[in-house]
Amino acid sequence: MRLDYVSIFPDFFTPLELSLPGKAADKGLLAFGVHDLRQWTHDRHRTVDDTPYGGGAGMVMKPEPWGEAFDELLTPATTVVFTTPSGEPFDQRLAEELATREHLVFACGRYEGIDQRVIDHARGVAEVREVSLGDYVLNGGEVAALAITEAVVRLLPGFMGNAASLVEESHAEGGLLEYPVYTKPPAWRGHEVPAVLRSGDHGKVAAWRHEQAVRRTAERRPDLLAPSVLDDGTPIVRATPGDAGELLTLQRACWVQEALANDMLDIPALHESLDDVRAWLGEWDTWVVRRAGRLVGAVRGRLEGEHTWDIGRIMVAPDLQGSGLGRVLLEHIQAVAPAGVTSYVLFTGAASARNQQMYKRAGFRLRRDLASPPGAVVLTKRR
Ligand code: 6GU
Repeated sequence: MRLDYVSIFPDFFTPLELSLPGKAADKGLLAFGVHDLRQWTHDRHRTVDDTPYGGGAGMVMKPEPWGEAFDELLTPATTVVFTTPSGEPFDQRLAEELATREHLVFACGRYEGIDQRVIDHARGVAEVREVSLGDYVLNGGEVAALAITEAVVRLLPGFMGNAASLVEESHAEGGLLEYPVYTKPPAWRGHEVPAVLRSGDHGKVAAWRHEQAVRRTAERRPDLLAPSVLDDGTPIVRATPGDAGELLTLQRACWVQEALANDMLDIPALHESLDDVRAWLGEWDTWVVRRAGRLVGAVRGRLEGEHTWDIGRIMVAPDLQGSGLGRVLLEHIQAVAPAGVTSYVLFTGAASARNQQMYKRAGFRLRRDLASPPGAVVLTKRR
């Protein structure tokens, strides 16, 4: 990858040589160039700005120096990143996208912005992204360009030693913030490491970490837990304890059908009490869909060991069966499985033909080689 920076403050970019990008350059993984925009001016004062047409406060960066800079630096293989508070928000997904590019040119604006024609012109020559770090204003785009660089460069193959540490981080997968981490000593200044982390029980550790990640995300970044939505905009939301009664009703309705289809009454979901439902709501990541206030669909998932996401209790109100709601719930519960999950598992009635058909269409395979309760079959899918 090649990185070029165009700025009126090229000194901002000296940290590139000290830090991680500098090491990557030493390894030959990337090359960078820093350019003073004023080298493309021709007047005695090396002017890069002028007053805005239409009036108003501040100065606007004039187009001519940028035009000459782009003539020299841009090719059809270039992605130009304009750093601006009015750009698209920068996030891990965009970092991953930019990490696939061959050549990035960071165009760092100052003052009130760059003449719009510079951006329009660049779009005719190369790919253009206008990118913002967040909802606040920096004096210029230089610090933003450095932050974007660090997020992108560490994704380049061969850059970080440990590929697994990349996958498990905040924002990398699962859409949850990172769980809290601890190292030795076990007690420090009166603060103890949570006992579960020292229990040696990998399943319990994984479940605890997932719960902590969900709790943190709910507190600090509820927007990340923003519900998925159905085609018509109906949200899929986390179940709350107050949903237990309706869940019990819906569950009974659905599992009576299952009992009839499988000619079998001995199915746990058919016999649970309200307290049973309340209890499992505390243990499973459960999601529900409401239509006009009525609870019409639900699904739950939880970790089994470290790498398997156990999916169950997919229920759709009888009058909405066949509408595609079950398929959407199944997709949703896979999408919210934590990072580290490598396979999904679910059970259904051996004679529940419609369920099995839906699961197979979603990529699940019948596993006659695995144990299942009497009258049921087990299906799995690799993530
Ligand atoms: Cl990319 N540039 C500037 N100037 N201010 C910002 C920003 C970028 N992102 C947030 N604020």
